[in-house]
Amino acid sequence: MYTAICRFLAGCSAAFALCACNPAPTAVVDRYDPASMDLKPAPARLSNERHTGAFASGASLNMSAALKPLDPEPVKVIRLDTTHKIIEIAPGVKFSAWTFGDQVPGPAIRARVGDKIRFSMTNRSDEVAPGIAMTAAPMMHSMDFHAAMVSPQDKYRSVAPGQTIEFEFTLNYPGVFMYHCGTPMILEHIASGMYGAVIVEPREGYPTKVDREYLVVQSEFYARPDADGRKADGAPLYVLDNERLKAAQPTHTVFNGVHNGMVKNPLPAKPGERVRLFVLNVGPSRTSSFHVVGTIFDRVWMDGNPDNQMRGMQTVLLGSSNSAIVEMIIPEAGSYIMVDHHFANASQGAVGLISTEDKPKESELEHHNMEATATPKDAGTAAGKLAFESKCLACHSIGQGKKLGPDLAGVTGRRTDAWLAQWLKSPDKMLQTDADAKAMLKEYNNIPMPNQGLGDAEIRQYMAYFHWVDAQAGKPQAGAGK
Ligand code: HEC
Ligand SMILES: [Cu+2]
Repeated sequence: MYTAICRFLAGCSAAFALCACNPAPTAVVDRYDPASMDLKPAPARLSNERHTGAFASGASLNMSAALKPLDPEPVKVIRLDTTHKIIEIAPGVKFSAWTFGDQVPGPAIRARVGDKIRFSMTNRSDEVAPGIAMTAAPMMHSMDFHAAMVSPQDKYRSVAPGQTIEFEFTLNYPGVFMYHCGTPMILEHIASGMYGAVIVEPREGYPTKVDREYLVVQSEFYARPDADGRKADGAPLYVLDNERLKAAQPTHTVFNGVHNGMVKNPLPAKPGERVRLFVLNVGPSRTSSFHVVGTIFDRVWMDGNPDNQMRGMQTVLLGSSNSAIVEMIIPEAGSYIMVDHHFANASQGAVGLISTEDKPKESELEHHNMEATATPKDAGTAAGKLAFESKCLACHSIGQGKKLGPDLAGVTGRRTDAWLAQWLKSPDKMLQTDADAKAMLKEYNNIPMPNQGLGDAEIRQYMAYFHWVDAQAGKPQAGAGK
């Protein structure tokens, strides 16, 4: 019927939006028309006033994965001060970090196209929390918002400790945008923790309705034990490993700043619900092949803009600072596993769960309740722990049940040191000759452990770590010294 009216009217115009015929080209409104954008933000202001209150403030800030709904206020007043602090990136790995808003990732800003961000930041990298020794010297920092269209030389200037920079800008495009420190060496500042997300909704909101919304930020850490043997809370302090950083060889690749963090604390959802994830890959140097085991992305909006839509995707490929909004149905009860399907990254901690269970199986978690934050004092044992967490956790847990391979809690009780050393050196050979190894292979669905190419020194470190784990848990040490 409308088409008949259209033909009758002959020339469609924006006023006859019901018409199914093509409007004249002049009537097409580009929602990204520069004429309707704010491209002339006021100059930034720099001052020597030191802000002293909370390190982060603003009603539109989100401090963790669970996101608050949009704050309707059209001007978002945001403060994110920079700090230097020690964060725990994996159990017992206390890392000397640089932050926005005193956390890594920094708080996420949630806003809408047309909103104004009124931003201020004091460089407080010279402030030391009481009782904590300074681990990183104060230094210049800056803020670079990918959500903004502004002169970098003006707005993204580096500011010295004690200085404050203030600027504002209008959000012209919807998306999930990265923010980060842009002070040279940028790579070091990002790898030290200076990043976060800005979620910009379309002016008219999203075209779909969802039951849950969560933020997932993937990033890499490059950590090595401090050369001077400094401690944090009695545990070895970890600092930035510049060699690994330059070689793009992270020790940890994580979601929301913590190794396997959302495995311990899964994101809740119920069967039948529609879940929207805002996924940002910070990098700084690796891509993410973001995938959720057990479901399909009904919609994918690349870079978080519904104009860039794909349907029915299994995995989204995100370069450094790329993002996507992915929406999926949680079909039935279960734990749906978020991973970087580049499994070398997942094995470094880029794993999380969306779970219909309130708590993941307590029975398995209680099995060997190790103190999560305990860290070996001995350097070789600590190195074994770090290597285990980066190379072996994809297939093994300690005290949290079977994965692809056995739970290794208590392994020094059920195997002799000689057996373990041989196994770690060449599991392939052992599977041909050793009856116990053959039996284990059968129990693990004939999936053999790949030879990890470990050297003798490394093997000693893994074994020292296994002995330490079992001593911590008070397990018998039957294998020791045999
Ligand atoms: C790709 C998966 C995978 C990775 C990575 C992996 N393993 Fe395994 N591992 C297995 C599987 C599967 C088994 C048991 C099945 C078999 O191979 O017989 C196993 C068995 C073992 C066992 C024997 C356990 C027992 O109860 O006797 C030890 C010890 C072990 N792995 C240590 C390691 C260490 C240390 C690393 C890291 C350097 C590692 N694994 C990395 C899959 C893996
Ligand atoms: Cu910085």
